[in-house]
Amino acid sequence: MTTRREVLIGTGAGLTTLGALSLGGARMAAAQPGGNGGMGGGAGSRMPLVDRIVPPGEGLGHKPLVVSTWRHGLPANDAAWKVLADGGRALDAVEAGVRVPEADPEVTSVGYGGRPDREGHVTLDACIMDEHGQAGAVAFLEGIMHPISVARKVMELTPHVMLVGEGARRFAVAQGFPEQDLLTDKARADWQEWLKTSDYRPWTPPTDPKSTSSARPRPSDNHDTISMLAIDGDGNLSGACTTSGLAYKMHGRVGDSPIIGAALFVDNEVGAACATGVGEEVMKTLGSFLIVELMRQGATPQEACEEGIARIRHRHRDGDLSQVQVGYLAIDRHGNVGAYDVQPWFQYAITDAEGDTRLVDANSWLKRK
Ligand code: SD4
Repeated sequence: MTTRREVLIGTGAGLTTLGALSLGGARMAAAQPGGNGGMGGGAGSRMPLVDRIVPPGEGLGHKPLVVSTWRHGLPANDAAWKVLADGGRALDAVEAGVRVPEADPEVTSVGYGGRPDREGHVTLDACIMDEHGQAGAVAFLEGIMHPISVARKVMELTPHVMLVGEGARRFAVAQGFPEQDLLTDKARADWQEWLKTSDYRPWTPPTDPKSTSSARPRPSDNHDTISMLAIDGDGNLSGACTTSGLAYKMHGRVGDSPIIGAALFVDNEVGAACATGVGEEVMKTLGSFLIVELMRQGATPQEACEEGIARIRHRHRDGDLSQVQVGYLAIDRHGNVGAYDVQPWFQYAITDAEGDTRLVDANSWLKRK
């Protein structure tokens, strides 16, 4: 049987091109003289990728699936799964799922209880995308516990994709979202402690690197976005991403999390990808869009995630990656999953077709010492 990968790649020449692609932009350019290489077909013939798209839903096993980033994905997946198990839509599932950490004051990187910026403001970024390629986002939103639901309203009720700051807040209030102070006493105390040194580090390694997978603490206290991807019983895909962003960021800073194509991209005909980590790295390589496009061209979710990380490494010329924390998570439309990180601490939660939820250690470029 001819696989989709073979159909997409077509010839040995095409496979060579995929190999070149996986080694980054420079090799890709070399493999595409005149900038017209494309995938497959050899020199000079560009594959019309869009013509090869499989119609939505065709050939799917219709098995629901939820994946999400980090340990706080476990209860989030459970909430999402309830929607899917009732025959619900993936969009409703991802919204319900990520609302769990948004409301949890113990999760210090998402929603209520999230760490503030360096001026003491909790500013939230979120985006959501459905099976039709519709998208909504909010950025730099203050005082609203559930930015993901505001993002969905932006998608469904406005002619826009993104609202930011005061405009986003006013829109949320007009839609009936309650306003509240999201800075908890604990987050305020931690911020005041941080102010004593004002030492800004986008990422800090785990406090106890030797602890075991099941017992170890969260990998980082200053960020851990939740990004979630789901397939519902109709074979449709959706995704959501929500965060309070990097702890002690500059006031006004917005990361990748509300940027469609950076922290999240969903293409119902191909798959979906999402990100967690230092947003500046993800934005400069438009990671989630890249990963979905690589899957369109025949890469597996795992290969595509590894290429997404390779692009980031390439930007750093594989130099000092100690402050570079980015993890990608991807699914294809058949429910295959991939994940990869620069650092060795990334975990994701998966709920499979049987409804079993577990935490998985992702592979990484750097290894644990
Ligand atoms: C940001 N990407 O604001 C977010 C933070 C994050 O895991 O994902 N942390 O850059």
